[in-house]
Amino acid sequence: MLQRIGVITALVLGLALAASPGQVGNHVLDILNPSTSYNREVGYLLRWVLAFAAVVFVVVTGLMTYVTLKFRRTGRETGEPVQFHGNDRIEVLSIIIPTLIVFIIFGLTAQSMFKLDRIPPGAMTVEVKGWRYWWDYHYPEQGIRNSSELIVPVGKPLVLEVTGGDVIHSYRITSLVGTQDAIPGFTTRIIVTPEKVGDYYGQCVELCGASHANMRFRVKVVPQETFDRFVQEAKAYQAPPPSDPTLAKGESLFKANCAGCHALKGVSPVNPATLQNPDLTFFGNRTTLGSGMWPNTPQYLEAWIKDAPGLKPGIRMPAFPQLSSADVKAIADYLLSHKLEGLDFNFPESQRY
Ligand code: HEC
Ligand SMILES: [Cu+2]
Repeated sequence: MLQRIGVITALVLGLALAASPGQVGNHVLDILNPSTSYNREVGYLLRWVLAFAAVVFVVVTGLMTYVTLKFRRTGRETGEPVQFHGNDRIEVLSIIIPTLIVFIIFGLTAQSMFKLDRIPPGAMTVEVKGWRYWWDYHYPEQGIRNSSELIVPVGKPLVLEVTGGDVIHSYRITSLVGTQDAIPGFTTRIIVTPEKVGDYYGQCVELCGASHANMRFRVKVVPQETFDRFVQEAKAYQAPPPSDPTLAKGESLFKANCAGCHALKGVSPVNPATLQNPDLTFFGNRTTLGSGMWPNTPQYLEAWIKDAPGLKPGIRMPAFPQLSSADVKAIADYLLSHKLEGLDFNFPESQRY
């Protein structure tokens, strides 16, 4: 009997441990198969906690089962069994053992926290700002800005300085690193070194309003050469003059309807107003639209320009019912024509984490 219970317990625990990793779209989220030392450390702590939990579970349910079986009613009792009160040895042990377990877990956690809080030499800083319902990135050392998609080099230690622009958000990239709150007027820090090139799925994890669930993002971890090229081209970028009549129409419509909110280098400046909305300077390089919600294709982009709040409730961007389909198409073509040459941030499915 006891053996059978042991086998069942082991099976249940085994299943829990082997539970398949989460999946969003075609991104596989799996912290037990880590791609950074940060997640390796968290996975190591998780295993310790699970191991202690397993021991406690087996001992407690084992003893309960034993007592239930051993002292069950047999029908052969002749009166009350012998009564006794207290057992000093069991009581002392049942205080000392859990306290020891808590201290061991505390020690391991503190050790990991000190280890993860150290900034490795040569780290690069990126300022991350959460807004309803998208993320903005400023690279102070490189002097560039990009919105919705964070582009970083592989193998380089990063310090992400996370803050909030309006309300409290929380920045989480499951397969890369844990979570940090994005609090207005306050900076939290994420220190991480991405080790694997790929496209990482991120999500705001602090309820922040109607489109909280739609507040996603991507982190593109690219080879160092690609990153250097990205920085060089992004710094030098100036919107070229429109090369055909559709793009010229797109530009004048953009200036009339969108430039008050969106910066686009060479057309619409970065200022306190445009800093509160996504930068669209090289929007043609974006792989997603609406902060990680949809693929950035002409079809989705036109639907977005026509009725963004219909697609993503609660955003500050208005719908533009007054624009004709031709106008909308001209603006979409215009935005997609702004691109850094020779850079493609799309990754195959096998590299989406
Ligand atoms: C009142 C300010 C405002 C105006 C005007 C505005 N937008 Fe926006 N736009 C926003 C905000 C805020 C977002 C972020 C929405 C989100 O994803 O939560 C946004 C997002 C976008 C995005 C997606 C960016 C990304 O990184 O995914 C595009 C593209 C865009 N706007 C294009 C336009 C165009 C084209 C116009 C003019 C026809 C326009 N916007 C007018 C505020 C504005
Ligand atoms: Cu949020």
